[in-house]
Amino acid sequence: MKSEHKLALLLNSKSLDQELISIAEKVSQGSRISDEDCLSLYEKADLPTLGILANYIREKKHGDKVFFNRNFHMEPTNVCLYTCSFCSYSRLIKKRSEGWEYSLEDMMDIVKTYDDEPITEVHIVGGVLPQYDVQFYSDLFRSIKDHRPDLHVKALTPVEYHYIFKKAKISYEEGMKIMDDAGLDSMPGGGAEIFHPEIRDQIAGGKCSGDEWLRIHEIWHELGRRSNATMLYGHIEAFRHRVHHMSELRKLQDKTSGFQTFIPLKFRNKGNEMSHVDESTVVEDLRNYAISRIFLDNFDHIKAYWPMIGRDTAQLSLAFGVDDLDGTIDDTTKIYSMAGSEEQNPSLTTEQLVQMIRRVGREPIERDTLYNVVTDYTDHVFEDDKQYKGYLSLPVVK
Ligand code: V47
Ligand code: SF4
Repeated sequence: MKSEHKLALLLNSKSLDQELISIAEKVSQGSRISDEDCLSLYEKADLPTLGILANYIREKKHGDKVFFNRNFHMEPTNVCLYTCSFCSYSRLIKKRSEGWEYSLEDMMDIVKTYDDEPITEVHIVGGVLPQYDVQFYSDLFRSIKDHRPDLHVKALTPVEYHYIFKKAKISYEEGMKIMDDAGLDSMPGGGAEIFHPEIRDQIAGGKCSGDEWLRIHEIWHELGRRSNATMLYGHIEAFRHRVHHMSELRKLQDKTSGFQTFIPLKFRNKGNEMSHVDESTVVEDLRNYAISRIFLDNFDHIKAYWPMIGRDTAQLSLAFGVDDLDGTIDDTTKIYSMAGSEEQNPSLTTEQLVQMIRRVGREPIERDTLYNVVTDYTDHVFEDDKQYKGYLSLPVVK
C-alpha cells in the first residue's frame, strides 16, 4: 500500500489521540510541526504511527531512493585532552603510550593505499592534541588535494576548530577561511552531542559549547560550503533536550540551508565512563529516526550510520524516515567498535550495500558527498547476482 493511503487511514483512525491526529494533518498538508508537537510525538506516538508519518515524508522527498557513498575514515590520533564521559575511543594524555598519533606522512600513506580505488570521500576526525594545529591540518588538506584533487575532504568538527583557532589566536571567521583555502571541502556532523548545557556540561564539559558548534557551522555555510549535523541520544538526556537540539539545528538551517544530512547517533555504553547507563532499545532508535524525519522538514536527508547501529537496524531504518546510509567505510573507524557496536570491523563492499538496500525494496544510488549521483544501481546487474536471485524475486511489501 502506498504511503499516502496509509496516512489517509491513520487520519481516519477513531482510536488515535486528538493531538496526534492534528500532527498527522500537518504532515499530510506539508506544514511544519512545532517544538511542542515534536515533544508530543516523543511522549505519545507509537512506532507504527511514526513509521507512517516519517515514511510518507521520506517518499515525498526521495521516492524509493536510498543514497550511499564510498568513503574511508582517517583518525589522526585517539589521544585527547578532553574527557567526554561517553567516549570509549580516546586515550587520556596520561595513557598516551596506549594510543596512536600519526604524522602527516603516516596520514598520506593511508590516503595512498586508496589510490586505485573508486573512493570519493575521506572522513577525518580524531582526538584533540596541541601538535594537531592549524598548520598541521592545513598542510594535511593541501597534501591530500595535491595528491588526489578529486577526493572530497570532509574533516574535523567545531570541537577541533574551536580548539585550534583559540590556540592560534584567530577568529572562527579567519580560521574557517584558512581551512577553505587549504582544501577543506565539507564538515562532518560530529561533536554536536546534545547542545543543551544541562546535559552537555555533564557529558562533554570543557569542549566547545552548543552555541559555538552552531556558530562555526554558520560561518562555514556563509562561505558557501556544506556540512552535516548529528545528535548523540539515548543516555542521560530527556526528550525535551532532543527537541531543543533539533530545534536549534532547524533554526540555523532556515538561515543558511547549509546542512545536508542529519545523523542521529545512538549512545553505545561499552568501555566508557557511562557504562552504567542502559542503551536505548531498537524501538526507541527507530522512533528517534522517524521523529527527526518529521521534525527536520528543512533537512533533505536523514542518515543511518550502520557501523554504530548494526546493519539490521540500519536496514529497518529505511522504513522509518532514513534515506541515506553511511557508507562502505572499509574498516577504517574505531569509534564505534570500541564503544560496543555489533559491527567490530565495519566494512561493506558496494555490492553488499546495494543488496542490503534492494532487499527492502528500495533503489540504491551511489552519491558523492554533495549528493550528486555517481551510479544508479537500481537496475545494475552484478557478476554474481545469481547468488541473490532468491531475495530479489521475493515480493516486497511496501
Ligand atoms: O562526535 C563518540 C559520537 C561522533 C560514542 O557527518 C559516540 O557524515 C555513541 O560524528 N556512543 C563522531 N556515539 C562520529 C560522527 C559521524 C559519523 C558518521 C558520519 C558523520 C558525518 C559523522 O561519534 C562524536 C560523538 O558524538 N560518539 N563516542 C559512543 N560511545
Ligand atoms: Fe576527545 Fe572527541 Fe572523545 Fe570528547 S568525544 S574525549 S573530544 S575524542
